[in-house]
Amino acid sequence: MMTTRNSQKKLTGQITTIERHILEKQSQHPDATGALTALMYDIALAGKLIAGHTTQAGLAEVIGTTSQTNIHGEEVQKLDEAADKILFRLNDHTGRVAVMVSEEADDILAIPEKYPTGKYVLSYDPLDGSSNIDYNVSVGTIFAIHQRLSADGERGTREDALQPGNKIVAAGYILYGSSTMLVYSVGNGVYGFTLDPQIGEFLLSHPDIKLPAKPKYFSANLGYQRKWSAGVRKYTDWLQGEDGGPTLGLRYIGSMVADFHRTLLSGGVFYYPVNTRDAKRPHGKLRLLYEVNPLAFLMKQAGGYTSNGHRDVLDIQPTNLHHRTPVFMGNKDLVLQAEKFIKEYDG
Ligand code: P6P
Repeated sequence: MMTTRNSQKKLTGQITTIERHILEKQSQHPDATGALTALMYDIALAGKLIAGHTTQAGLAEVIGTTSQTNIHGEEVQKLDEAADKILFRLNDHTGRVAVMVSEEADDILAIPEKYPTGKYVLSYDPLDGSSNIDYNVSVGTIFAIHQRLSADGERGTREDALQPGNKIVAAGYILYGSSTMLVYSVGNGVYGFTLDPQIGEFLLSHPDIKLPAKPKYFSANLGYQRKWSAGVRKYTDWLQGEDGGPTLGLRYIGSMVADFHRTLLSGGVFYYPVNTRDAKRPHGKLRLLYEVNPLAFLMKQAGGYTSNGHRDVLDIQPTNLHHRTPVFMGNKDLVLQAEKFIKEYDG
């Protein structure tokens, strides 16, 4: 039962939609043309559309839709393919994007010849962690936006896509969990919005997110611990109180957006190091362009730091669209400690 005071307190809180928030942020950039604002709107719309799919996913069996066609005779897409199509089709004709990169596509996604290109590069993982959908675990869309390097009006190039994270102009994620949240930054703070499904609006729920100074959890898949390097194993022991370490609790969901979101709000460190016995993935599992860099940009904006175990991931020059990297992200002192153990024990 909400008391009068609380309800009054709640009613006096500002109600800000993401559209209004983006416009207000744009007004702080006199040279802004509105293209980035419109691109952010499009991504928010994609989030609403994808959220509709993810909440119905579990019903696919219950309502008997076949795996091949739905009641309209349309092919029922796998969820991540559906999310991928939504993001591409919302942005391929707007004249705001020069080229796109998707986790679902081997090569760059060119803007169809019949449409104009724009000044931004959009890289995204349409539905990260989608294998968890079957277990009703939170999944997410991750995106990063760069400015193009190639000439305006031309088709976008692979060089446009292969830019380091320190050139990102905007990034964020949409978390499809117990509620749908969009968290983004355009370089002046991190802002979180929660989708009100009644009105279909993202409302500001987490103004100016900052990483808590006191870390709460460490987050890693300890099932692989025996396959980590000596330095990473020592680091993991330290996080649990060995050699004067902080004694943090362990939380691991196995969906990067969910693990990142909890780390951002609770403080701590998320890491996915190299599995030294996995010859197929000598540089780890997570991808730089559309998983690690967007989240590292947000982490930095929130006061944290992201390393590959040796240096700031945002300074890494990607060598290919699906460049993989080990990652340690969270409170800066915790991540620097990882670099220290790796340097001392792994050389
Ligand atoms: P593991 C999901 O498949 C994903 O790409 C990330 O979202 C997540 O952090 C990681 O893989 C989990 O990998 O090996 O722990 O299952």
